[in-house]
Amino acid sequence: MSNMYVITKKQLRMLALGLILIVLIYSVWMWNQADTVAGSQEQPRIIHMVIGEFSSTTKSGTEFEVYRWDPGTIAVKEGEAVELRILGVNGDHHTFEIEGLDVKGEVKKGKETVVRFLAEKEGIYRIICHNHSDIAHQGPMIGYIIID
Ligand SMILES: [Cu+2]
Repeated sequence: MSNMYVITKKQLRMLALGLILIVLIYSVWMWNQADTVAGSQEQPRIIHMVIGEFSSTTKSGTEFEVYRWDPGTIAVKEGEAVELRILGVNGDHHTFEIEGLDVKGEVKKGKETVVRFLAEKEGIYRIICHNHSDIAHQGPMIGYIIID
């Protein structure tokens, strides 16, 4: 009696194929695990905004303009960590604050400003640009953050 085994080329190919399949299944499983981690509460909700401008001319020829947050209203969940990425398109600079959230910053033309906050308490919070706060100063440049 001999304990020798003969492995054919076909069996080797099947073994290699089996190993590749196992590695593939493991990779897909790990990929799904990574997605779960990325979607957890550790990661902030990222919201992109831009600063744009409306401009017009009256019948009498008076030009006027208003700077705007776009989108003008955003909604987040209570308890969420939030990251706003605000790109300045129109206007040289905008010094802003979010009332009631102790968030302040400045957006400059062509630059992205990133601010983070925790949406701790339900409510409607205004994001106000101090340079363009009313009609007399190319405003009101006011946006709304709904925490629900
Ligand atoms: Cu402004």
